[in-house]
Amino acid sequence: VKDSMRGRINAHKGHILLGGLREYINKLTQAQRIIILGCGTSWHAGLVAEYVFEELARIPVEVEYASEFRYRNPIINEGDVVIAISQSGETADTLAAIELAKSKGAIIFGVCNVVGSSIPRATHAGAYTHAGPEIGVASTKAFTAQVTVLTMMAIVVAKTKGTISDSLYRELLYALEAIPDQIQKTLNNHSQIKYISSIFRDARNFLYLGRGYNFPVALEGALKLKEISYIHAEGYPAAEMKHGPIALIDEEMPVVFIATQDSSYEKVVSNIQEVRARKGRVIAVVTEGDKLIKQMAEFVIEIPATHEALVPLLSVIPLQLLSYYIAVMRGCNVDQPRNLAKSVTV
Ligand code: F1P
Repeated sequence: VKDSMRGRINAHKGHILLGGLREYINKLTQAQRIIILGCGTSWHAGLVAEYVFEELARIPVEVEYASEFRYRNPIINEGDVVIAISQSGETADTLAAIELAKSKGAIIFGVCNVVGSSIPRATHAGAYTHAGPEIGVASTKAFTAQVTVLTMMAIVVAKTKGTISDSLYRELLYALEAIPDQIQKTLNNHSQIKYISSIFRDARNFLYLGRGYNFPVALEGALKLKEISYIHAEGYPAAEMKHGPIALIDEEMPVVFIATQDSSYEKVVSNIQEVRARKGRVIAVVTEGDKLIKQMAEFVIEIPATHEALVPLLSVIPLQLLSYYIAVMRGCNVDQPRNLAKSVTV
């Protein structure tokens, strides 16, 4: 995250500089609709971006799996802009989706990690994430770097469009600059997360629930657990629980809530009560100092407070660590999970 922001953001001077967008930034600012494409973790980063772009820049956003988009006959209108997200820059589904969107006249932005890879070469403009090499197959720091860059893009567009005030703009910049230290603080909490992992290492299923900005984080937490520990996990918007997944809850079911103090807090608290009433085992990621959820959940993991739009950058960290420790304790190879490729090029 620090490397994604390096040289690009200066809260004191009120700057965000994303050089790779310069030529096409007007297209993004004037977009009637943004279509975001990606696969796996990159798709989850796109979902976070949907919330951020819509909230701050007031542009309608659709997020699609590139692997599905490429086989449809999607409607692209003048004024639509596509953002393609990929860590490797080589994912075949994402590349094919880009080519399809281009053939229909769309302007394409890329958000990729590997400099000079195929996707940045196929797009009109873009911003690299500069997360450094992802050693493991499963994306972790690539996710936070993608969300950082997409958030910076949304803030630039919102500022240019005037959909955020100068004071909110400044507040977001300062909050972004504080994120790397806050991530470090969250990582320092690893021994507590390791302990929680030891309790749940033999679970057969996990449920991850979150609302708003934390809904995509729930999906990403579940995906990380599946990818590296081979435990079945599902992520859901917490509000969807009553429409189905609640049937799964019993005393065997660990339920991870991402329950930070934001606009959905009270609703999430009542979802936690519903799970407790059915004897589900609650692990909650909460904002530092939270007292209410501490009394309700079996385990709480605290993360520092930040602006609501930036919470995913912090709330995903304990979930990545939880997957990591559970996988290690189960003897799984976290860097090279079975059946997964770093770049899915077919
Ligand atoms: C997409 C992706 C990753 C996942 C795994 C398989 O890759 O689904 O999110 O962790 O590596 O590929 P990319 O397009 O972001 O490189």
